[in-house]
Amino acid sequence: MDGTATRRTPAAGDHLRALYAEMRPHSLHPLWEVLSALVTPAPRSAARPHRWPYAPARDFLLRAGALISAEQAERRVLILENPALPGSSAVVPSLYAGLQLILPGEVAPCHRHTQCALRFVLEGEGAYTAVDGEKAVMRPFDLVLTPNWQWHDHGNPSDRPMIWLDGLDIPTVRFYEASFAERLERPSHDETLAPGDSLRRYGRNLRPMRGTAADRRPPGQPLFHYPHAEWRESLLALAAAEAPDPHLGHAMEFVNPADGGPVMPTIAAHLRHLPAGFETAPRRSTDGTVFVVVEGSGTALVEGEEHPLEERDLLVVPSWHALRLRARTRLILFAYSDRAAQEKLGLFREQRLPA
Ligand code: 1HN
Repeated sequence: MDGTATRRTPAAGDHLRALYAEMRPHSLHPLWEVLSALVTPAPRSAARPHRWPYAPARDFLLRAGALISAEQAERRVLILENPALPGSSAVVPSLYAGLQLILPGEVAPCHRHTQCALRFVLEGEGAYTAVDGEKAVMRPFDLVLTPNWQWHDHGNPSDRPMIWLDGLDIPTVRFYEASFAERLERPSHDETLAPGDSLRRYGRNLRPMRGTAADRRPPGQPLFHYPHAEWRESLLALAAAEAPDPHLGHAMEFVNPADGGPVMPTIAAHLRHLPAGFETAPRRSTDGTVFVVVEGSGTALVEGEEHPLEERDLLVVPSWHALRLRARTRLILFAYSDRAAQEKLGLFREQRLPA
Protein backbone atom coordinates (compact mmCIF):
# COMPACT_ATOMS: atom_id res chain seq x y z
CA MET A 1 0.00 0.00 0.00
CA ASP A 2 2.78 2.46 0.92
CA GLY A 3 3.37 4.62 -2.11
CA THR A 4 2.28 2.00 -4.69
CA ALA A 5 0.08 4.55 -6.43
CA THR A 6 2.94 7.02 -6.70
CA ARG A 7 5.25 4.40 -8.16
CA ARG A 8 3.04 3.48 -11.15
CA THR A 9 4.51 6.10 -13.47
CA PRO A 10 6.90 8.90 -12.62
CA ALA A 11 4.47 11.44 -14.01
CA ALA A 12 1.53 10.15 -11.96
CA GLY A 13 3.77 10.20 -8.89
CA ASP A 14 4.62 13.82 -9.49
CA HIS A 15 0.95 14.69 -9.95
CA LEU A 16 -0.01 12.91 -6.74
CA ARG A 17 2.69 14.63 -4.72
CA ALA A 18 1.57 17.96 -6.13
CA LEU A 19 -2.02 17.10 -5.18
CA TYR A 20 -0.95 16.23 -1.60
CA ALA A 21 0.84 19.55 -1.34
CA GLU A 22 -2.27 21.40 -2.50
CA MET A 23 -4.53 19.51 -0.07
CA ARG A 24 -2.26 19.84 2.99
CA PRO A 25 -3.26 23.44 3.83
CA HIS A 26 -6.89 22.24 3.80
CA SER A 27 -6.04 19.56 6.39
CA LEU A 28 -6.73 16.78 3.90
CA HIS A 29 -4.34 13.83 3.49
CA PRO A 30 -4.26 10.60 1.45
CA LEU A 31 -5.05 7.56 3.56
CA TRP A 32 -3.35 5.20 1.10
CA GLU A 33 0.06 6.62 2.02
CA VAL A 34 -0.36 5.80 5.74
CA LEU A 35 -2.88 2.96 5.93
CA SER A 36 -0.40 0.17 6.59
CA ALA A 37 1.16 2.12 9.47
CA LEU A 38 -2.28 2.91 10.96
CA VAL A 39 -3.75 -0.58 10.77
CA THR A 40 -0.93 -2.95 11.60
CA PRO A 41 -1.34 -6.72 11.44
CA ALA A 42 -0.07 -6.91 15.02
CA PRO A 43 0.71 -4.31 17.74
CA ARG A 44 3.86 -2.25 17.26
CA SER A 45 4.40 -0.56 20.59
CA ALA A 46 5.93 2.90 20.59
CA ALA A 47 7.24 2.09 24.08
CA ARG A 48 10.26 -0.03 24.86
CA PRO A 49 11.04 -2.47 27.65
CA HIS A 50 12.95 -0.83 30.48
CA ARG A 51 14.13 -1.67 34.00
CA TRP A 52 14.64 0.82 36.81
CA PRO A 53 16.89 -0.64 39.51
CA TYR A 54 15.50 0.51 42.85
CA ALA A 55 18.60 1.85 44.64
CA PRO A 56 19.53 4.73 42.27
CA ALA A 57 15.89 5.81 41.86
CA ARG A 58 15.53 5.82 45.67
CA ASP A 59 18.67 7.97 46.04
CA PHE A 60 17.36 10.60 43.60
CA LEU A 61 14.00 10.61 45.37
CA LEU A 62 15.60 11.14 48.80
CA ARG A 63 17.73 13.96 47.36
CA ALA A 64 14.55 15.61 46.07
CA GLY A 65 13.12 15.09 49.56
CA ALA A 66 15.84 17.32 51.02
CA LEU A 67 14.97 20.12 48.55
CA ILE A 68 11.17 20.21 48.29
CA SER A 69 8.41 19.28 50.75
CA ALA A 70 5.46 17.05 49.92
CA GLU A 71 3.14 19.99 50.56
CA GLN A 72 5.10 22.33 48.26
CA ALA A 73 5.22 19.70 45.52
CA GLU A 74 1.59 18.65 46.13
CA ARG A 75 2.93 15.17 45.30
CA ARG A 76 6.68 14.54 45.55
CA VAL A 77 7.07 11.97 42.82
CA LEU A 78 9.71 10.91 40.31
CA ILE A 79 8.01 9.89 37.07
CA LEU A 80 9.13 6.58 35.55
CA GLU A 81 8.95 7.72 31.94
CA ASN A 82 9.44 5.23 29.17
CA PRO A 83 12.73 6.14 27.41
CA ALA A 84 11.02 5.76 24.02
CA LEU A 85 8.19 8.18 24.98
CA PRO A 86 10.07 11.34 25.98
CA GLY A 87 7.95 14.20 27.30
CA SER A 88 4.87 11.99 27.66
CA SER A 89 5.05 11.21 31.40
CA ALA A 90 3.92 7.74 30.31
CA VAL A 91 5.45 4.37 31.13
CA VAL A 92 3.43 2.78 28.31
CA PRO A 93 1.16 4.85 26.03
CA SER A 94 -1.90 4.32 28.29
CA LEU A 95 -0.38 4.33 31.78
CA TYR A 96 1.72 6.35 34.18
CA ALA A 97 4.13 5.17 36.88
CA GLY A 98 5.96 7.16 39.56
CA LEU A 99 7.84 6.77 42.82
CA GLN A 100 6.44 8.84 45.67
CA LEU A 101 8.21 9.85 48.87
CA ILE A 102 6.52 11.02 52.08
CA LEU A 103 8.93 11.99 54.85
CA PRO A 104 8.12 11.72 58.57
CA GLY A 105 5.60 14.36 59.62
CA GLU A 106 4.60 15.30 56.08
CA VAL A 107 1.15 15.49 54.54
CA ALA A 108 0.39 15.33 50.80
CA PRO A 109 -2.70 17.54 50.58
CA CYS A 110 -6.19 16.28 49.86
CA HIS A 111 -7.44 16.37 46.29
CA ARG A 112 -9.49 14.36 43.83
CA HIS A 113 -9.37 13.82 40.09
CA THR A 114 -10.87 11.72 37.34
CA GLN A 115 -7.66 9.69 36.97
CA CYS A 116 -7.68 6.54 39.06
CA ALA A 117 -4.62 5.47 41.00
CA LEU A 118 -3.04 2.60 42.82
CA ARG A 119 -0.20 2.65 45.34
CA PHE A 120 2.13 -0.28 45.86
CA VAL A 121 4.32 0.22 48.92
CA LEU A 122 8.06 -0.32 48.48
CA GLU A 123 9.51 0.91 51.74
CA GLY A 124 8.47 2.22 55.16
CA GLU A 125 5.59 1.48 57.43
CA GLY A 126 2.88 3.46 59.18
CA ALA A 127 2.13 6.15 56.61
CA TYR A 128 -1.44 6.24 55.37
CA THR A 129 -3.57 7.10 52.40
CA ALA A 130 -6.98 8.43 53.41
CA VAL A 131 -9.71 7.79 50.82
CA ASP A 132 -12.83 9.89 51.37
CA GLY A 133 -11.58 10.36 54.95
CA GLU A 134 -10.86 6.72 55.78
CA LYS A 135 -7.21 5.88 56.42
CA ALA A 136 -5.48 2.77 55.15
CA VAL A 137 -2.31 2.44 57.24
CA MET A 138 0.28 0.95 54.94
CA ARG A 139 3.03 -1.64 55.21
CA PRO A 140 5.55 -2.80 52.57
CA PHE A 141 3.97 -4.40 49.49
CA ASP A 142 0.40 -3.42 50.42
CA LEU A 143 -1.81 -2.40 47.49
CA VAL A 144 -4.00 0.67 48.06
CA LEU A 145 -6.47 2.11 45.53
CA THR A 146 -7.75 5.62 45.04
CA PRO A 147 -10.57 5.19 42.54
CA ASN A 148 -11.56 8.03 40.29
CA TRP A 149 -13.05 11.17 41.89
CA GLN A 150 -12.52 10.00 45.48
CA TRP A 151 -10.84 12.47 47.85
CA HIS A 152 -7.39 11.34 48.90
CA ASP A 153 -4.57 12.63 51.06
CA HIS A 154 -1.44 10.94 52.38
CA GLY A 155 0.39 11.40 55.67
CA ASN A 156 3.40 9.92 57.38
CA PRO A 157 3.20 9.95 61.18
CA SER A 158 5.99 7.33 61.37
CA ASP A 159 9.66 8.16 61.95
CA ARG A 160 10.95 6.77 58.63
CA PRO A 161 10.56 7.73 54.97
CA MET A 162 7.78 6.01 53.11
CA ILE A 163 8.18 5.22 49.40
CA TRP A 164 5.59 3.71 47.11
CA LEU A 165 4.93 3.16 43.44
CA ASP A 166 2.03 5.16 42.01
CA GLY A 167 0.21 3.63 39.03
CA LEU A 168 -2.33 5.85 37.29
CA ASP A 169 -4.30 5.95 34.04
CA ILE A 170 -3.21 9.55 33.33
CA PRO A 171 -2.40 9.01 29.61
CA THR A 172 -5.72 7.23 29.07
CA VAL A 173 -7.66 10.09 30.64
CA ARG A 174 -5.56 12.53 28.60
CA PHE A 175 -6.40 10.60 25.43
CA TYR A 176 -10.13 10.97 26.17
CA GLU A 177 -9.64 14.60 27.23
CA ALA A 178 -11.63 13.94 30.38
CA SER A 179 -9.40 15.29 33.17
CA PHE A 180 -11.06 17.12 36.05
CA ALA A 181 -9.39 17.83 39.38
CA GLU A 182 -10.00 19.84 42.53
CA ARG A 183 -8.29 20.49 45.83
CA LEU A 184 -9.96 20.36 49.20
CA GLU A 185 -9.59 23.67 51.04
CA ARG A 186 -7.97 21.84 54.00
CA PRO A 187 -4.80 19.68 53.74
CA SER A 188 -6.50 16.59 55.19
CA HIS A 189 -10.02 15.26 54.80
CA ASP A 190 -12.00 14.97 58.05
CA GLU A 191 -11.94 11.44 59.39
CA THR A 192 -15.16 9.79 58.23
CA LEU A 193 -14.55 6.19 59.33
CA ALA A 194 -12.13 4.36 61.61
CA PRO A 195 -8.91 3.28 59.85
CA GLY A 196 -9.39 -0.12 58.23
CA ASP A 197 -13.20 0.00 58.40
CA SER A 198 -13.77 -0.91 54.75
CA LEU A 199 -11.22 -3.74 54.83
CA ARG A 200 -13.12 -5.30 57.74
CA ARG A 201 -16.51 -4.72 56.07
CA TYR A 202 -15.73 -5.70 52.51
CA GLY A 203 -12.39 -7.54 52.56
CA ARG A 204 -13.71 -10.85 53.92
CA ASN A 205 -16.40 -11.97 51.48
CA LEU A 206 -19.02 -10.12 53.48
CA ARG A 207 -20.90 -6.89 53.08
CA PRO A 208 -23.40 -5.05 55.23
CA MET A 209 -26.94 -5.85 54.06
CA ARG A 210 -28.60 -3.07 52.19
CA GLY A 211 -31.30 -0.92 53.67
CA THR A 212 -29.34 -0.48 56.88
CA ALA A 213 -27.48 2.67 55.78
CA ALA A 214 -24.37 0.66 56.57
CA ASP A 215 -22.79 0.81 53.12
CA ARG A 216 -20.36 3.64 53.68
CA ARG A 217 -18.21 3.19 50.58
CA PRO A 218 -19.33 3.68 46.96
CA PRO A 219 -21.28 0.51 46.08
CA GLY A 220 -19.22 -0.27 42.97
CA GLN A 221 -15.86 0.23 44.64
CA PRO A 222 -16.10 -0.71 48.33
CA LEU A 223 -12.57 -2.00 49.03
CA PHE A 224 -9.36 -0.03 48.64
CA HIS A 225 -6.74 -1.84 50.74
CA TYR A 226 -5.20 -5.23 49.89
CA PRO A 227 -2.56 -5.92 52.57
CA HIS A 228 0.61 -7.82 51.70
CA ALA A 229 0.16 -10.20 54.65
CA GLU A 230 -3.18 -11.34 53.18
CA TRP A 231 -2.31 -11.57 49.50
CA ARG A 232 1.01 -13.32 50.19
CA GLU A 233 -0.72 -16.04 52.19
CA SER A 234 -3.15 -16.70 49.33
CA LEU A 235 -0.43 -16.72 46.70
CA LEU A 236 1.77 -19.13 48.67
CA ALA A 237 -1.19 -21.40 49.36
CA LEU A 238 -1.90 -21.58 45.62
CA ALA A 239 1.79 -22.26 44.97
CA ALA A 240 1.78 -25.08 47.52
CA ALA A 241 -1.38 -26.62 46.07
CA GLU A 242 -0.67 -26.79 42.36
CA ALA A 243 2.01 -26.84 39.68
CA PRO A 244 2.90 -23.49 38.12
CA ASP A 245 1.28 -22.57 34.81
CA PRO A 246 4.00 -23.01 32.14
CA HIS A 247 3.56 -19.44 30.82
CA LEU A 248 2.61 -17.54 33.97
CA GLY A 249 3.91 -19.39 36.99
CA HIS A 250 1.35 -19.13 39.80
CA ALA A 251 -0.73 -16.05 39.08
CA MET A 252 -3.54 -14.36 40.99
CA GLU A 253 -5.51 -11.28 40.06
CA PHE A 254 -6.64 -8.66 42.56
CA VAL A 255 -10.42 -8.29 42.26
CA ASN A 256 -13.08 -5.78 43.14
CA PRO A 257 -15.38 -7.68 45.53
CA ALA A 258 -18.41 -5.76 44.21
CA ASP A 259 -18.31 -7.44 40.81
CA GLY A 260 -15.38 -9.88 40.73
CA GLY A 261 -13.75 -7.77 38.01
CA PRO A 262 -10.45 -5.90 37.93
CA VAL A 263 -9.65 -3.48 40.74
CA MET A 264 -10.42 -0.35 38.71
CA PRO A 265 -12.21 0.43 35.42
CA THR A 266 -8.98 1.03 33.49
CA ILE A 267 -6.31 -0.77 35.53
CA ALA A 268 -5.94 -4.43 36.47
CA ALA A 269 -3.42 -5.73 39.00
CA HIS A 270 -2.03 -9.20 39.58
CA LEU A 271 0.67 -11.28 41.26
CA ARG A 272 3.11 -13.90 40.04
CA HIS A 273 4.95 -16.58 41.97
CA LEU A 274 7.74 -18.67 40.44
CA PRO A 275 9.36 -21.46 42.43
CA ALA A 276 13.17 -21.32 42.66
CA GLY A 277 14.72 -22.52 39.40
CA PHE A 278 11.45 -22.25 37.42
CA GLU A 279 11.45 -20.64 33.99
CA THR A 280 8.25 -19.71 32.16
CA ALA A 281 7.65 -20.31 28.48
CA PRO A 282 7.31 -17.04 26.54
CA ARG A 283 3.94 -15.27 26.49
CA ARG A 284 2.88 -11.98 24.96
CA SER A 285 -0.22 -9.92 25.61
CA THR A 286 -1.64 -6.60 24.45
CA ASP A 287 -1.64 -5.01 27.90
CA GLY A 288 1.39 -2.84 28.63
CA THR A 289 2.51 -4.00 32.08
CA VAL A 290 4.58 -2.60 34.94
CA PHE A 291 6.19 -5.20 37.21
CA VAL A 292 7.64 -4.79 40.71
CA VAL A 293 9.91 -7.40 42.27
CA VAL A 294 8.53 -8.12 45.73
CA GLU A 295 10.65 -11.08 46.77
CA GLY A 296 13.61 -12.98 45.38
CA SER A 297 15.72 -12.57 42.29
CA GLY A 298 15.88 -13.79 38.73
CA THR A 299 15.82 -12.61 35.14
CA ALA A 300 13.20 -11.26 32.78
CA LEU A 301 13.75 -12.02 29.10
CA VAL A 302 11.82 -9.53 27.00
CA GLU A 303 11.99 -10.46 23.32
CA GLY A 304 15.12 -12.37 24.33
CA GLU A 305 16.83 -9.41 25.99
CA GLU A 306 17.87 -10.07 29.61
CA HIS A 307 16.89 -7.78 32.47
CA PRO A 308 18.14 -8.78 35.92
CA LEU A 309 15.47 -8.73 38.63
CA GLU A 310 16.29 -7.88 42.24
CA GLU A 311 14.00 -6.90 45.10
CA ARG A 312 12.07 -3.66 44.48
CA ASP A 313 13.29 -3.30 40.89
CA LEU A 314 10.71 -2.02 38.41
CA LEU A 315 10.30 -3.33 34.87
CA VAL A 316 7.98 -2.21 32.09
CA VAL A 317 6.97 -4.64 29.34
CA PRO A 318 5.05 -2.95 26.49
CA SER A 319 2.26 -4.48 24.45
CA TRP A 320 3.00 -7.64 22.48
CA HIS A 321 6.55 -8.12 23.76
CA ALA A 322 7.23 -11.76 24.56
CA LEU A 323 8.16 -12.20 28.21
CA ARG A 324 9.85 -15.14 29.89
CA LEU A 325 10.59 -15.07 33.60
CA ARG A 326 13.40 -17.07 35.18
CA ALA A 327 13.50 -17.45 38.96
CA ARG A 328 16.86 -17.87 40.68
CA THR A 329 15.33 -17.97 44.16
CA ARG A 330 11.58 -18.02 44.76
CA LEU A 331 10.36 -15.00 42.81
CA ILE A 332 7.26 -12.95 43.65
CA LEU A 333 6.15 -10.09 41.41
CA PHE A 334 3.38 -7.51 41.55
CA ALA A 335 2.08 -6.14 38.24
CA TYR A 336 -0.44 -3.64 36.94
CA SER A 337 -1.58 -3.06 33.38
CA ASP A 338 -4.24 -1.52 31.13
CA ARG A 339 -5.91 -4.91 30.69
CA ALA A 340 -9.09 -3.73 32.48
CA ALA A 341 -9.71 -1.05 29.83
CA GLN A 342 -8.71 -3.33 26.94
CA GLU A 343 -11.08 -6.10 28.04
CA LYS A 344 -14.00 -3.66 28.05
CA LEU A 345 -13.09 -2.48 24.56
CA GLY A 346 -12.77 -6.04 23.24
CA LEU A 347 -9.08 -5.49 22.49
CA PHE A 348 -7.25 -7.70 24.93
CA ARG A 349 -5.37 -10.67 23.43
CA GLU A 350 -2.67 -12.94 24.70
CA GLN A 351 -0.53 -15.54 23.00
CA ARG A 352 1.25 -18.43 24.61
CA LEU A 353 4.39 -19.22 22.65
CA PRO A 354 6.26 -22.50 22.62
CA ALA A 355 9.26 -22.79 24.94
C1 1HN B 1 -1.75 11.89 42.42
O1 1HN B 1 -2.95 12.31 42.84
C2 1HN B 1 -0.94 11.18 43.28
O2 1HN B 1 -2.50 11.19 45.04
C3 1HN B 1 0.29 10.72 42.83
O3 1HN B 1 -0.54 10.50 45.45
C4 1HN B 1 0.71 10.95 41.56
C5 1HN B 1 0.35 11.95 39.41
C6 1HN B 1 -0.42 12.68 38.57
C7 1HN B 1 -1.67 13.14 38.97
C8 1HN B 1 -2.12 12.87 40.23
C9 1HN B 1 -1.36 10.95 44.68
C10 1HN B 1 -0.09 11.68 40.69
C11 1HN B 1 -1.33 12.15 41.11
